[in-house]
Amino acid sequence: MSDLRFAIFGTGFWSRFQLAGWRELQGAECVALYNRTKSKAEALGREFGVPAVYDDPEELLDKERLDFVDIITDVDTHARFVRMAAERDLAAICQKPMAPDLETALEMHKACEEAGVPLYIHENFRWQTPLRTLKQVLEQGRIGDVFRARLSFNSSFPVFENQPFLKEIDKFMLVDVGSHILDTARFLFGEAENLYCHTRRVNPEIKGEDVATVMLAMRSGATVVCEMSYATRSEFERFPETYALIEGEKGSVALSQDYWIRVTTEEGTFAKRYAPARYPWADAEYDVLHASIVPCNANILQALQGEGEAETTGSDNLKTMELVYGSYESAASRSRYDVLADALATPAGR
Ligand code: 89V
Repeated sequence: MSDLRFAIFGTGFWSRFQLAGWRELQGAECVALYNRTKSKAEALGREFGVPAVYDDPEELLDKERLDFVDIITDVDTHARFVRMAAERDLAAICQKPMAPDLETALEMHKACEEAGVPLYIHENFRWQTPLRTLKQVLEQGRIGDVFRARLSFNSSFPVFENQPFLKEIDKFMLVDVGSHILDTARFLFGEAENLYCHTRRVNPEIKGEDVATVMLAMRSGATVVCEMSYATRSEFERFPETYALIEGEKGSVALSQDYWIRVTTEEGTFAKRYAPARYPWADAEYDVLHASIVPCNANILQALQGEGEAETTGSDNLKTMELVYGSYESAASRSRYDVLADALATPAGR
């Protein structure tokens, strides 16, 4: 099979890592770049040897022969570019967060369904080595049925230095980090029935919330608390690691600093470190995040090559988006949000 040809839309902070992540895989070639400010696309094109560079997305789509587009632009432009791809029968991969609200996410999904093209979301947290290991521990039944879990992503990391636009968005923590952590909750524990959420802004220099706590009642009967913050200075903070404590009827499993997983049952505690792969192109400060780009892309690429379905489809991500925006509703109304999830999914699973 010849390589699938794709274009990247958006050449900001994340695109170089996404592009380097693609280079780790066989079977896909980036042939063109689009960016509103052409000089940025030219710089990335020079560095990665991608000669075709555009500041007009329609012109790129007119001139290039493509199999899919990889959209790495601001969330507000996702729908426009996904629609553009769908109109030309092209599959689209879109960075998380899928959309700035649930209605837009549904529209994006519908546009791709109607055009008969696949939509994938680059949701990479669930591809982190330690989080995949937690899933295996749960599937092996080592701790029995889960009754409670806590997922924590708390630090004082200056995330705004590399991504200054995050300061300006009205909805910050739940959209930017919640889309990852709530997706991880779904990945590990299945779908939620309802949720309660509290949010708070601690940093006076940003517009949105920088602290969010979501309590999910899962269909399985488990209670899952998701804690997220960029306002937490603590002895154990190690951005960008996610910590977990999962309690089951036969024991518990904890994921703590430096990727250590400890499984405790009546036989004792078994501890092992599950560090992510290290890539020379990854930014050391973002390590586990950048490493997870590779398996996430690999899973989507397999689907694009016709070998099975990807995990992070548009229709799957609608359920994560519902948890994100349902959390805002809960926080604003100070009441429970009942999850609809099933009504959003389509049988095709796209
Ligand atoms: O991976 C991301 O989505 C980033 C971060 C978690 C660093 O906020 O925006």
